[in-house]
Amino acid sequence: GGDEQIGIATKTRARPKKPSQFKVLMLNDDYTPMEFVVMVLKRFFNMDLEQATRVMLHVHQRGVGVCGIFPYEIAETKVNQVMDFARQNQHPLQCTLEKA
Ligand code: NFA
Repeated sequence: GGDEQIGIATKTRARPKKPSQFKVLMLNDDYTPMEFVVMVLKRFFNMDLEQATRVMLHVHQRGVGVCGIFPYEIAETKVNQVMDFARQNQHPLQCTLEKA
């Protein structure tokens, strides 16, 4: 028959994409005590004292720093946990998300 088609393969198989990652950023302010920031980094980002102190000082000196990189839902949860904990303790500490 004359129905055969000469085909050029154009489709690629749909591949599961890896979930996009988000940085959790911490912002400096003039009022939140350094010890409180260190406590936050230990509690919510599982850092040891040395790591937490290094990240806190980086934020203090540079204005912003990365607490960690996570899938969206986890990053969002971390931001909310930090913001709630800071608010409960009446500190103005701010945390935000940025696509990695
Ligand atoms: N800049 C704050 C202070 O001098 C400490 C701080 C560090 C706050 C990192 C927020 C983030 N007490």
